[in-house]
Amino acid sequence: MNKILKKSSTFYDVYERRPGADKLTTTYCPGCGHGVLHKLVAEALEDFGVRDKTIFISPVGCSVFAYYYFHTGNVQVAHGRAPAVATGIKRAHPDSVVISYQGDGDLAAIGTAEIIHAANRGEGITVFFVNNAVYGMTGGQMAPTTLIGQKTMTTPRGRTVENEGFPIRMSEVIATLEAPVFVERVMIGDTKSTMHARQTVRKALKLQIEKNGFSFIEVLSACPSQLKMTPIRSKLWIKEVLEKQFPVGVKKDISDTFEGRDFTRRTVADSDLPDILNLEAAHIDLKKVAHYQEKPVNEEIKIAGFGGQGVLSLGTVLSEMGMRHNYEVSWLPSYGPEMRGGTANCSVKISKKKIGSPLVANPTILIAMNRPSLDKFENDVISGGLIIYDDSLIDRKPQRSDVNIIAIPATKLADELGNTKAANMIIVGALIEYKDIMSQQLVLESLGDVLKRKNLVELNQKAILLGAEFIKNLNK
Ligand SMILES: Cc1ncc(C[n+]2csc(CCOP(=O)(O)OP(=O)(O)O)c2C)c(N)n1
Ligand code: SF4
Repeated sequence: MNKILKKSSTFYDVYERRPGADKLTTTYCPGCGHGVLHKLVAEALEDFGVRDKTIFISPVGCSVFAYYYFHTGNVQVAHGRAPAVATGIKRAHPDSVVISYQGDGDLAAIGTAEIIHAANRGEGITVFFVNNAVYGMTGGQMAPTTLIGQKTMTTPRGRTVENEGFPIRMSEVIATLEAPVFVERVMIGDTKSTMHARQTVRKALKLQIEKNGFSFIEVLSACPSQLKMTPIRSKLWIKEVLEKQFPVGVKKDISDTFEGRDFTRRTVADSDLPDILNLEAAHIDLKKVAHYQEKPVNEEIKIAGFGGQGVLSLGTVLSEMGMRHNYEVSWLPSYGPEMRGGTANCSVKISKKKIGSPLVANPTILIAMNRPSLDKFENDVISGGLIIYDDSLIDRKPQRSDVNIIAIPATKLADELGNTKAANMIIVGALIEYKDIMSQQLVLESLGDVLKRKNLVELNQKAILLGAEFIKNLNK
C-alpha cells in the first residue's frame, strides 16, 4: 500500500462509499487531471474553513463519483444539469458554497443551455470545467472541445470542421456575458501551471464565499487513458497542443468592482399569507357542507370542447367549488395545438380521498361541448359513468348503452339567456343538480370569489339556476 503523505481533511480518510475491497485509492486513472484538481479544491475548502457548508455537485462523467471522496455535501445529478441544480441549492441555501464540477462532454454538449443561463443569471456558484478534449467515462468519444484532426472513437479519421464544426472555447463564450464575475482558463500541466491553477481555484472559491460572485474556471486536464498516452506525455500534450487551441489566461475579471450579491430568499410574513392566498374567500364553512361530508364522492371528470367555450373555466369553477366543500381536488388543463379550433380539454378530480395523479384517463363523468370531444372521449368513460353533452351543437347521440346520458342544449339556453358563453355554467348547474355533490346555494354565493370578471357573476348565477331547472324538469 502506498503511504499517503498528507491528505486534505476535505477528503474522507477511507472511501467507504466506493464499492469493492479497495477503499483507499480513487477511481481515476494514473495521470488523470481530475485527481489533481480535486486536491486543489479540497485543500482550498479546508483552508477557508468551509468544508461543512460546501455542496459539491457532480453530474455524469468520470467525476460522477466525487462523492466517494469529498467529505462535503454531495449531489449527483443528471448529465449536464449541474448548473440548474446548483442554482436551486444556492437559492435555497444562500450561505452554502456550491460547486458545479463538470466535464467538457457534460458542460459543453448536453448541458450547454444550463451553463449559459446559470452564468447569465450570475448565480453565486463556482464552476469547474474540466476540459480534457474527450469523453473520458464512456470510452473516448469526441467532445465539443476535441481538436481539429484529433482522432477519437467517434472521429476515427480525425475531427473535421466540415463534419463536426470547430472546437468550442467555452471560457471565451462565458466571458462575453455580463453577469459572470471571474472567468479564467488554467491548465494542469507542469508544476508551474498547476501552481497557478491552485491560485485560481482559491480565488474563484473566495469570490463565492465573500461576494457570491459567479466564477467559471476552465481547467485543461489530462486524460491519458483516452488520449492513449502516458501520463507524462499527456501533460506535455496539454502544453504543446491543447493550449494552442485553448489559450490559458483570464478571460474576464470584474471581481474588484463587483460589490457582491445577496441570494437570501425573500420570505413572506405568515400574517400576509391569508391575503396573498385569498384564504378568506376559500374558507370552508363545515356547517354549510355537512351534508356532503358523509358522501363517498370520487369523481374523475373530463371536460372537453372548442377553445373559447369556457372548458377550462368550467373545470376551474368545479374544482374551486369542490375545495369549498372540503373535497380533495385537482385541475389539469390540456393545452395543445387543438386549442386553436379543435378540442380543448381539462381533467378535474373531486374526491373525499387523497388524489395521487391529476390525470383523468377514464372519466366517471364526461362533459362534451362539441362533436369532436364526444367522438374522442366517449369510449373512455367508465361503465356506469355519466355523459353530459350539448345537443344544440352535437348532432349525434352517444352510442354507449352502459352509461347515463344527459343531453342538454346548453348553448341554445345560454343564447336565450343573452350570452353564448354562459353555456359552461349551465352545465355546472345541471351537473351539481344531477349528482348532488355540491350545495347549489354555496356555489351561487361563492361564484363572485372565483370568477375573474365580476360583471359576469350575475349572468353566471342565472345560468347555474337554469341548468338545475333543466334537470328538475327532466325528472318530472
Ligand atoms: C443523458 C445521458 N446521456 C449520455 C450519457 C452517457 N455519458 C456518460 S459520461 C458521458 C460523457 C462524459 O464526458 P465528460 O463530460 O467530458 O467527462 P469526463 O468523463 O471526460 O470527465 C456520456 C455521454 C449519460 N450518462 N446520460
Ligand atoms: S478516462 Fe480519462 S478522465 Fe476518466 S479517469 Fe481516466 S484519465 Fe481521467
